Amino acid sequence: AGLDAHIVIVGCGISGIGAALKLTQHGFKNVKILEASGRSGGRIKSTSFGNGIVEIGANWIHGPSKENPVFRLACEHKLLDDKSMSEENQAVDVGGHPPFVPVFYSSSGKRLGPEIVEPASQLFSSLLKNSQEFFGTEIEPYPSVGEYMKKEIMHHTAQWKDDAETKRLKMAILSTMLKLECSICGSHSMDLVGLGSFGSYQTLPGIDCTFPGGYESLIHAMMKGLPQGIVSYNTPVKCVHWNGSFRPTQPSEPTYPVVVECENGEIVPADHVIVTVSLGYLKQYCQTFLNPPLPLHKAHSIKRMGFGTNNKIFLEFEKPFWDPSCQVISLAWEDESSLYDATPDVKKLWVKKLFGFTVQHSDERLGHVLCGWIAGHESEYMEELSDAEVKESVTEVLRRFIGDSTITPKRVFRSKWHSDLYTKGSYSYLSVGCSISDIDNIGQPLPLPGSNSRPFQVLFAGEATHPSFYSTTHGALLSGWREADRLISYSTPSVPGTGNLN
Ligand code: 6YU
Repeated sequence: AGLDAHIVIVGCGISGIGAALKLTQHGFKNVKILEASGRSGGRIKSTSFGNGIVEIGANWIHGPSKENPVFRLACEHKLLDDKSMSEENQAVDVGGHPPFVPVFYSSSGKRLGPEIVEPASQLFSSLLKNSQEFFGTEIEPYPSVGEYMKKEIMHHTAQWKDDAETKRLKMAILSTMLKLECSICGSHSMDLVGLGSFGSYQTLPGIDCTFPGGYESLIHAMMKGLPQGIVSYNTPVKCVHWNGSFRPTQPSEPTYPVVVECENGEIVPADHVIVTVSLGYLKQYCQTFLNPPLPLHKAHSIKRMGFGTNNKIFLEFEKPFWDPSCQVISLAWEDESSLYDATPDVKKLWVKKLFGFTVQHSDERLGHVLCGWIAGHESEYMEELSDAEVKESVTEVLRRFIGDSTITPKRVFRSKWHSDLYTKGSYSYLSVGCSISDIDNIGQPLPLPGSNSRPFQVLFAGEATHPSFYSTTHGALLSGWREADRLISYSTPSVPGTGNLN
């Protein structure tokens, strides 16, 4: 079919948009995106709050330097400030963690000094670094990052000569750091994150930066490059019938290898379909989203791979109660004398999973806004509560930890990624028992060349299909480009230099 091939992309997140841009720029004439929701961007979603913009989904460009395609695009479209684009900013390697210095408060309303915070955070950072070094060694002393970290922490802290009170506070800080790590990985507990594959996630140099006009400004800029009318919004896809499994009702109708059936009854025939729906969505509809169903090796990998929830709770204040230099307010629960990152009773204790707040805005123009971070089942439970209940619980925590009973947010707003019908969580991680072969399996097209059927009828992109940048926007974008390149090399084999499938 060459450049006349009919290509349907399911999902208009950054991976779907990236694939569509590459294909249309290459000359493909019949590219269509079917998007379930009423907007483009998927997990890149910005909104107004206070007097400024906040990110409901992706927050930072992780590793903003030349190798990062999201950074390159953001620079091309002039969406970043000068500091983020500076050579100095690009040269610093922070190893995947924004270099924030947290201000720790304890549950009895005390601000903890560096003599308590620093030894705990240094121990945590060095153990976390060690836990990434098992990747590729074929050695895995414990199945999960959580078990390894907890055992090592217990071993090291046993040698500390602190009094009981200091030790308790340090342990509380270490528990908070485990909860922060749950937010970073998008996992309920670090006990679910596989140790042997932890180091497969790669970081790029550059101090993580944000988009002054919102992450969505990138989506708007990218969408301008697509032909008008290419996206059908509010068009959820119900089933992708492949391998000629869908028969036309009239013998005169042409047959296509793939037919996309939408929830609204619309039928869209195609030569190739690129599926970019989240791993959370694929997990839920694994049995019905494809007909014939997914081959078992793929279905098993989808099931094995981790996909959890990380949510944000935004709070707007009349005046800041934090210092102007403060970037993060962290919470240490003093009763957590033993390490834990998952609460024993989600309903009663959900708020204890909140590791702290990043300062989102703190100026007269944009307002005074904090962003609380909460992962896991506690975060999923939080989605079910009313705004008033969330506001009350979080206000109570802040009053208690800061030791100021007058703290009252003007407004509260939270993300609800787990109940989002077309996402079902936040992002993927490699869980216990998983390896990067599972990512390869999920990303493999159907059928592969060599089988009797026409190859590459259904292709898979999206953040969960990138072997080293899963869970990020740049991983998602690269995966969309990868699948577009696959079709470009297949459909127009004479065009040189387009066969990069990595
Ligand atoms: C990043 C960051 N970030 C915070 C939070 C979230 C995410 N990410 P999409 O889902 O976008 O698109 C699919 C579309 O398909 C969508 O529009 C659907 O509506 C549609 N769809 C679904 N079903 C359909 C159907 N049936 N029919 C039709 N359409 C359908 N990434 O780079 N920086 O700061 C964060 C963060 C709260 C929720 C993030 C971040 C993740 C990205 O947002 C995400 O990967 C991409 O946007 C996904 O794009 P896509 O196109 O694949 O899917 C060591 C170690 C561990 C590794 N982890 C390291 C941590 C790094 C990640 N950290 C993230 C943290 C934050 C704060």
